[in-house]
Amino acid sequence: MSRLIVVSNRVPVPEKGKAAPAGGLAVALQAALRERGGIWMGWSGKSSGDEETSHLTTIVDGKITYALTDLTDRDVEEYYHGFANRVLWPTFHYRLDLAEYGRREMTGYFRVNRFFAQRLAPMLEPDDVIWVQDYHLIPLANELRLMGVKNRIGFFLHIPLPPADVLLAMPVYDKIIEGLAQYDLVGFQTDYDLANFVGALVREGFGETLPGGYFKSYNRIFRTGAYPISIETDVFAAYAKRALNNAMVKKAATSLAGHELVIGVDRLDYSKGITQRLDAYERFILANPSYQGKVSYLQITPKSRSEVPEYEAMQRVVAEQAGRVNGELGTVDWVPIRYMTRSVARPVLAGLYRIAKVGLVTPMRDGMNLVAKEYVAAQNPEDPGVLILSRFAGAARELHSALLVNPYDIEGVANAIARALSMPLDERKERWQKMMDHLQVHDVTDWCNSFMDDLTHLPETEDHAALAT
Ligand code: GDG
Repeated sequence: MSRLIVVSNRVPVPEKGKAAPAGGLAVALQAALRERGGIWMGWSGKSSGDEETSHLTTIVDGKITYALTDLTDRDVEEYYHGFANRVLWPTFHYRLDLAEYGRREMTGYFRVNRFFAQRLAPMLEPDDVIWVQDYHLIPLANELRLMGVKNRIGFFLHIPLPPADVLLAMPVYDKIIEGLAQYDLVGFQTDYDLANFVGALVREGFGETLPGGYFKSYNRIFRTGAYPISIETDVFAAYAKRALNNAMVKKAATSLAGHELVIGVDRLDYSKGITQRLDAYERFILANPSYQGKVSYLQITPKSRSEVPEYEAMQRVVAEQAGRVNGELGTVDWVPIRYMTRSVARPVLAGLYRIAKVGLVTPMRDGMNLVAKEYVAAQNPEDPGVLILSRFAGAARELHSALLVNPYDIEGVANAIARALSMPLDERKERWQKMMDHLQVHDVTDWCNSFMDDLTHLPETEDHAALAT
């Protein structure tokens, strides 16, 4: 079996002596790497100052070698904070108003991708299969191809791909599309993202569609597909069941003193719709005074990208908003919103999901949203809670039995909270069972295997040529 080479911006190097289990994506990719043997390469998260480093730190763990490189301060600023997080992230989340395009950042992005390719190429063997993750590294295959690398290379986009009119507003959209065309397999989260990609490609004359999800573009044939990412469903369900004995979860349950719990868990990011959700919760309380003093909303929002000023500002906005609602609606013995910016351990999170009657997952736009899937997996089958899910999360393409909402419609979300809290047990069970059945089949191992099967079983390049005729 050929080796697997995974490349991603950050690498989840297992930390010895640390009990905290890694997220599902890391677990699934590590399992695939262990089976085949291979390398996981990416940025160490550290800066090498002004000097570019030629040094790769390698950590060997059984059949997996983790290979990490530092980046210069300028690289971090231009590639990571700049183009990846100030152009690609907002644009791909349909937020052209937030995209700050600059030539310096764009150049830095392509330069760092070349740098990654230069570090990776010498480690490659001819039949290695390479799997590149996410928007930070779109041009990586192109750089490798320019160095003569002929290996099979797959790419998976974890975030949405917007429609042509949004994508094309990004000045270097053609380079991004050309970059994607250098892969052998390009995977998206949903059929909608795939359709957007096809639309942009065909409408702008970048290529033509061939049968079976294939494309001809930039003199290459490549394949595309939708591969909805998922979680370790059974493992997560087991955590949640066990977590009821966890001291922190017990404390949380006791502190509710009979109140119903509504939970929201998101990295602090404008795409997650946190402020709109707080508005909806406030609207729900005002419209349903009988719930005053009877319900608590716990929002867990670990800080992310806090070096970026916009994210720091967002932190203030959310904290102020939660404070204002608590000030205006709270009473001496009731706090309507509990707001945490500290991260909680994964098993505790699973327990908190389980004791929550409602999971509120209302991003304005999200590639998938794993919190929605985790909330479902964590429920007690005898008394499951209700998932309220934004129709603009990729997960809504699978979790049809959630209460689907439009996060821009504050009243609609407020009404959904009221409906969820009063939903009869039979309906809750029926909705939950359908979602859980789906997640038990379509877990993260299934996601990883589907992509790897397609990537490794693509026809050889000569057959590609036959397809093109
Ligand atoms: C990107 C795409 C796509 C959150 N707080 C805590 C904590 N979390 C964990 C959750 C969940 C993960 O973080 C967040 O995953 P999401 O999928 O919701 O969102 P992104 O980080 O934006 O991820 C997204 C994903 O990639 C995978 O393809 O679904 O659409 O944007 O697992 O549980 N975990 C712990 N403590 C916390 O306080 N332990």
